[in-house]
Amino acid sequence: MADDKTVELAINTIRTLSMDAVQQANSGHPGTPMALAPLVYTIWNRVMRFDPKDPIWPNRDRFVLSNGHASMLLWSVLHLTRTQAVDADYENLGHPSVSLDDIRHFRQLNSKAPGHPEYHWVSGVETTSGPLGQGVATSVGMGIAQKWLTNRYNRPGFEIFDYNIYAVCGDGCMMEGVASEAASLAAHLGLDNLCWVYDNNHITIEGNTRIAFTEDIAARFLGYGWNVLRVGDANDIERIEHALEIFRKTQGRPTFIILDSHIGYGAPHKQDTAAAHGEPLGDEEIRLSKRFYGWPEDAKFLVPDGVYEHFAAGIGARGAKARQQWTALFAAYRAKYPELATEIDQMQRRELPAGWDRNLPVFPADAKGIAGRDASGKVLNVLAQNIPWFFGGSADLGSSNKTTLTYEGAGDFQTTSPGGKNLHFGIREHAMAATVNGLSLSKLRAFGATFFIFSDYARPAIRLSALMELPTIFVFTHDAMGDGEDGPTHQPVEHLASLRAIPGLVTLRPGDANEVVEAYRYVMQLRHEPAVLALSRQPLPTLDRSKYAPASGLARGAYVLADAPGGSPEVIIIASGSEVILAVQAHEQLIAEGIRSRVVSMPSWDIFEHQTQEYRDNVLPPKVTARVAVEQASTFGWERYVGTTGRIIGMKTFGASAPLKELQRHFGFEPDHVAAAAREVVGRK
Ligand SMILES: Cc1ncc(C[n+]2csc(CCOP(=O)(O)OP(=O)(O)O)c2C)c(N)n1
Ligand SMILES: [Mg+2]
Repeated sequence: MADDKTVELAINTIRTLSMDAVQQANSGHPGTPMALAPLVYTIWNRVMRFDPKDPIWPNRDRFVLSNGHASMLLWSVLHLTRTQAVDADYENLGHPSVSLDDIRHFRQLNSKAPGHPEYHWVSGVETTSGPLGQGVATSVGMGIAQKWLTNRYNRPGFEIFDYNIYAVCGDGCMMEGVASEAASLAAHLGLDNLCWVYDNNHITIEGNTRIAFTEDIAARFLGYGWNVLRVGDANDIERIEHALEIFRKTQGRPTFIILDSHIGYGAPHKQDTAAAHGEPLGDEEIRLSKRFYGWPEDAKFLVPDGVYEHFAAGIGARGAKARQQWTALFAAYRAKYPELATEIDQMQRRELPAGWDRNLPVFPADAKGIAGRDASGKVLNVLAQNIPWFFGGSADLGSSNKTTLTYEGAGDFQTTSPGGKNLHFGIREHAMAATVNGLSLSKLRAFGATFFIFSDYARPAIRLSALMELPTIFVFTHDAMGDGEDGPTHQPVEHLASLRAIPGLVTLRPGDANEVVEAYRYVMQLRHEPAVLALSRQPLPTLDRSKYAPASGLARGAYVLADAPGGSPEVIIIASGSEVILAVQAHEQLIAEGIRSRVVSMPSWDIFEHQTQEYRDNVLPPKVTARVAVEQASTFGWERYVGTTGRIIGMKTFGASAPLKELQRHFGFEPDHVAAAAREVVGRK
């Protein structure tokens, strides 16, 4: 083992790199890296099985920095361990993930040391963090994933998956509701592969936590059912190591380590103050801190001799050995269980298995039709059988969302049945979405479900899904006023507009059962984009596709469903979801009257916007300016497709509590009203 002096040197390198980077950037958070350098040193150099040469090795231990503002901890350690960069195709790029130059350019454009950890941007970052609470909540998904993988793929003598997940968090994470939801779920599921280390420094931005956060956090986590440990001195790496050892020996519950620390440790005027949290220390304070550490006072971005070597001898050697052993084991596994090995390969590359879309239903024309949620349930049950690693669940609404996997052997995921494919998130939408992110980061294909209205409760994690470019799936049913009598608290209005505004998120609102099938077909093939499906509660007529265009048009975001004779429309009606049928019925009236109307089914703005200009102009010819949009949602944004002269039949208020039929009449979602609007815009009243 290295002598104490080298250990201290390594820890102080993390501290001083962090201080120097924040000072250079003139922005950032120095205090927590200074305090937690010994913790991160211990986890990385003494405990974690992670090979810096292959940061995506499937059986690596995961490290999550949930207090993402302390990102310099991560940039320092990724740099000092010489963690390698990989690209989006999972190829090793042969250069370091974070260079010293990146650290010198901390928080600057294009630096691989951005303000907060960013998964899609820096190799070695396991999840994007910064919105407090998200990291720890996401780590619960990683814990579930590990349990599921272990159950499916391990065989006697073949421990293919046995990794652990370490998450570091602060007061902010512990105050956020999502962490509470996730902690409760983690304990319920007995995730003994999960260790959270809580930086108990009593400081947040506004000062001492006594102003807002005085609960007994140990009692809280004991109450959830966690194994709660305490380390009274954040500089005591032996105690930290010991606590982590206890974690690894603990079975049946996750571990919560309360670590008492001093923010800005070593800064003579700023230690233990909020001033150390989020601003540069200043040159003089840095000098004095360096003196305290026994560091050359004027050195900047110094990595002393022996520090890289020390990390290479620690995590480098341990990680390389573990990966080599695993690689040999996996080769033997492949020989013995070729099919399972292929599954692991495909999953790791976000590929789908052969035959993934076989037996997808085709729904015959039917005036009575079927609800979007019911069609979705049938599709999910087929996909989950075709794709072993595709699964998910609902936030206690499985029977309403129709997301329950009911086929023989699907099973429930519980502590005693970690192979189950039905996750029960409980009424914890936010943690559900973060958990789905954690599953996806672990390369499983996962979905989460609730009522569309409660997407609000999950939105911060959905946004991170998009930012991380994860192929997650959110199944949201009761997409408009279909739950009539429940009233405005349960009727989404602004949700479509709000989700459409998230960059990179594919939002889809299919118009009939066959569009639901096509929506899944499209979404399943995504590798780097999350998707939201907004599905109806009530039956929607299944369109006769021999009369109207095939549902496969969905893959282009919008398509001409029904057209004017000769394909030369004078008015275009654009609709999504449950309003597509209104558009079709209005169209039939108009055609009978000799008005040349076209119906465009537009399940996804986002997909449509990615089509060529030529295609878009074909669907919505610029010269046809008489347009009507109809959607049971906020009118916000529809001007982009109907222009300033078009009509938008949508919602400008909240809904109301009444039977659906009455609501449709009251708010104008009826074919006659749509036809009247069309006549109006073509000037043929
Ligand atoms: C959801 C969310 N709300 C607010 C912030 C802004 N913010 C960043 S750090 C911080 C204080 C965090 O305190 P703590 O977790 O104790 O971190 P420490 O200062 O101890 O490192 C706040 C409010 C945020 N990043 N995320
Ligand atoms: Mg704090």
